[in-house]
Parts: sequence; structure tokens; C-alpha cells
Amino acid sequence: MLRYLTAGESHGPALTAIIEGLPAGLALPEDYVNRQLARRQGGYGRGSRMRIEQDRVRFLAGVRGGFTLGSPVALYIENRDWASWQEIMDPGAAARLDQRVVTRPRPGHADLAGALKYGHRDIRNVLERASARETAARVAAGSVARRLLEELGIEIIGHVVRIGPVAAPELDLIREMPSAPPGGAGKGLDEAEKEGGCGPGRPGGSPGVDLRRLREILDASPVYCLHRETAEAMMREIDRAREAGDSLGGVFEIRVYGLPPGLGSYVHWDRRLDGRLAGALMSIQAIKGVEIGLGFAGAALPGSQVHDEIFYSRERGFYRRTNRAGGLEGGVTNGEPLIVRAAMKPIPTLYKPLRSVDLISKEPFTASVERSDVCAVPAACVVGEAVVAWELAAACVEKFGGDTLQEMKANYQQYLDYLKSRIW
Ligand code: EPS
Repeated sequence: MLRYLTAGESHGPALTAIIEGLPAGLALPEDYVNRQLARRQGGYGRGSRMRIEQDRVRFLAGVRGGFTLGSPVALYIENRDWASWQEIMDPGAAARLDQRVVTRPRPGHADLAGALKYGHRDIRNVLERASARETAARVAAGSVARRLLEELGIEIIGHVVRIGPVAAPELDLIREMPSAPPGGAGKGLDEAEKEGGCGPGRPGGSPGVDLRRLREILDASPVYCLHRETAEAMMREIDRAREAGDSLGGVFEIRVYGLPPGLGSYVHWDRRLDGRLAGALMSIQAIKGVEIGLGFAGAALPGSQVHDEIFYSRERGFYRRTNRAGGLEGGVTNGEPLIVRAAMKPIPTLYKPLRSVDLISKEPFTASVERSDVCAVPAACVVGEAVVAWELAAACVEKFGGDTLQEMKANYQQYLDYLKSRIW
């Protein structure tokens, strides 16, 4: 079983995580994790805190010479802002608990519910942990999972499809990219998938989409959007919101290529992969909705336009011409690319005051804040990739097991061989 816990307060000394259940022998360079941490810190619309932090992981246990040992992996990410908060956030008796006390709950945050639940009179005790700063630890843990998936030929790509009212065109996302080279990269994700994908006919095989090229485009986009004109409109919208003292939400999409059929299970509710993925995505701060494949749009269509018909050819084995199911049927991967989307609400820390009531005096007030992100949808997309990676890696560990990476890969290969014998 693969499991992890995170700990750490937003302005405490550090964020930490402990991961258990990884096979021994997985190459795990710190820089690999650091790259994902940097992506999470990026994205147009972040506040000034991101200029303070420069997230870097340090492995404290479970990794030696760049490879996992099979023992629990402990990781550590320093909070640079701790330097300004040491007196107040000190874990010892010296902490100045009378300083920077927060008694005014902000609408939309965990502030009021958390203070009532844990009996805190200082809301700082809630907001320090409820803060999305915690997602740095989740991205680090998710990057470890992602590294493991890479060894099995499974690749994850996330992109932002909406910020506030600005949405990316749904199909052929990169067809209009002038710099896209010929071949797979010249095609939209949907088109390239239709033409070959990595369905059960090619279990674990290459996606037919040039992921490297897509990543280059996304890395160059300040809002992690594949469509350049949409990205520019998104940034203009973020500027407008900033000037108006407002904030913006949006939608990101995660696609996963190279998945074999058979991850997850239909036999019991808590082993259904769709439920696990939705739970993981919903657990990201500010996420209010998750869709798989057609998602909510499917509810408005007749069944004949929703389900993916099954075809067979000697060359491709079983395959589909559509992927409206988003790669999951009955809570099990069906060998098509996984497609999930998550909707993020606008960040509730507003420069525009919202009405609230003081926790102690019970006096009404209008909340105003000094520092916040205007839009964190691009960052949330990176967190989304991480939590999806985690659930998929956990499903792989369950199915293929093994104490060493070599053993796990051999088990995986045996399964792929079995699938081929079923298909051809
Ligand atoms: C956050 C508020 C801001 C964000 C923070 C999440 O932090 P601060 O209160 O220190 O200004 O910058 O995000 C991060 C620190 C991060 O690493 O993503 C909140 O209230 O959730």
C-alpha cells in the first residue's frame, strides 16, 4: 500500500511529508521534485509570497545515492517566510501568542468552521494549516509518484482550460500553434488520441501525442494554457480582477497517457478509481467540482451520444473512436487516456471587503486583506497533476506490487504480456 501524510504550517519552519510503500531502487533526484515545485510556484496571478519562497525539497530519509531504499521517504521543504514569523509561530513556550492574533473569520475560508471545531480563539491556528501552502508538500509527494509512473511508461499532462469567463477552445487545442512541428504535436490532443491513442490495443504504449512539445508550450505559457490567444485573454482578465480588488477561479484538465486497462476495481466502492481520483482532486484547497470525461455535459445528452463504442482490428486489438468516458469505465481504467477536470472557486481572500462577524466580540466588520493571490488556477493545475499521479501510482502499487522497482516492472510486463494474449 502506498500512503503519505503531510505536516506543516504556512508560516512555520517547514512543510514535511512521509511517504510509505515505495519500491526500492527508484531513481529520485531532488531536482526532479524541485522542477514540479517551481511549476507550482509559477503561474500568472500569484501574490508576493511567491517572491519570498523558493521551494526546494530535501530528502531526510528513505533515499540514498539518489535511489529509494524501500524504507519510508521523509521530505522537507523550508518556508523562507519563517524568518519573519519565528517569534509568533515558534513551536516552543517562547511563541508570542499575543501577536498578530486573528479573530475575524474570512468568508470562504476554513476560518470560522475550523475555529469552532477545534476550539481556537486565534484563527491563526486554523489558517496556518488550511492554507494552500500545504500543497507544496503534496506536489513533492506527487512528484515521487510521478517518477514511479514514468518507469511504467505512464505520463501526465495538465493544462488550464478556463480562468473566470475566459475558456480555451475545447477541441484541437494546439492546432493553431504556429510553432507546432509536424506529426503528433501538430494535432490537438483529441485528434491525436482518436487516431491511435494508447488504448488496450497498445497497453502501456506511446500516446500518439507529442507530450514533450505540449510541455514546452505549457512551460512557456504564464497561465499553463495550450492556446496562445486564450492565454493572453486569461492574463488580461487576471489584470482586470487585480485592479478591481477581486479574484478569479477556473478549470484545469489533467490527461494521463500510457495507462493499461485494469487499474482500480469495480468490485467494491472504495476501490473504484474514479471515486479515488475525484476525492483526491476535491481535497485540493478551493476545488468545488470534478468531472471525468464528458462529465456534467453527459447528463444532458442521450446515451447514444455518451458511450464509447468498442471496435476491434488485428493491428490495434480492441479500441475506441471516442473517449467520452475519460478512460474509466466501472471505476477501472479501460486503456484510453484518462481525462479529468477540476473547477476551482475564486480565492476567498479578497482586497474587496466582504461582510463577516468577529469571533470574540461578535461585532460585524468588513474584512480587508493585505496580501493574496488574484488567481491560483495554474498552480492548482500542478497540484492536480500531483494528486492524480499519487492515486494512479497507488493503484499501480496495488496491482503490480513488488518490493523493488525491478520486481514491480517485471510484474507489470507480465500483465502486459497477458493482455496481449487476450487481445490478439
Ligand atoms: C494562501 C495565502 C497566501 C498564498 C498561499 C496560500 O499566503 P500568505 O498568507 O503567506 O500571503 O501565497 O500560498 C502559498 C504560500 C503557496 O506556497 O502556495 C492561503 O490563504 O491559502
